[in-house]
Amino acid sequence: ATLEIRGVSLYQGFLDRETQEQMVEDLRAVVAAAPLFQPETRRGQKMSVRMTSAGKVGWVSDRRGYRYEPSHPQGMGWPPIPASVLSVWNAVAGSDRGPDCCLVNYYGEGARMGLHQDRDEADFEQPVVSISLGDDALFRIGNLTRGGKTESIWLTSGDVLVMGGAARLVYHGIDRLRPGSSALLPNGGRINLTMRVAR
Ligand code: MD3
Ligand code: FE
Repeated sequence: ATLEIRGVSLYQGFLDRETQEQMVEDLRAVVAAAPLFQPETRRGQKMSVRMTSAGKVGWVSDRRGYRYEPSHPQGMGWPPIPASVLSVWNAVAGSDRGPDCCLVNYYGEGARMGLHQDRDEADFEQPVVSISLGDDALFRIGNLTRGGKTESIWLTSGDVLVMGGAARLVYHGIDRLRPGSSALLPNGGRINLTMRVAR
């Protein structure tokens, strides 16, 4: 890793431009098969991030709560995780399992993600691997419980994060984007991919 921040390993510039372009092309097919949707929270608030998934299961949120589901809210199955994305897991996860979910988050201008923990997965011994594509994003990392001091770092296109061990359950979120900072996505914005072992 180029940097460790509160137990999270950051690999800056892990993906070269050509690999990022291949991934964006592969993600076009994912989004064509399973369209981006704007999840609602249990409280009925729309999230500002649009999402879809690839893999055996996908992450969904609605008035019933958060969970992994074998099909998209519109009824179709989730497409397979692209090989370009899986190869990143194989390079950095250090797991004997493969991911069964790749959550695709799309941030348009103004989108953000509040501080939260990822704890809808069955086995917290399995890491989460994240890939950033497109505009820079200000990532914030906190503690194992709400509150306390936080640290922030800008993520840029091609960066990879690995959350394992004690860092697996830390609070984290995205405060804001730097619009126009990357030319990777023709319509701007940011894509974050997170591979997980959900079940
Ligand atoms: C630290 N996504 O999808 S990725 C998420 O950029 C999520 O879209 C953010 O948080 C994004 O749940 C941040 C980095 C990340 C992902 C999962 C983590 C950091 C994490 C799980 C545990 C600790
Ligand atoms: Fe998260």
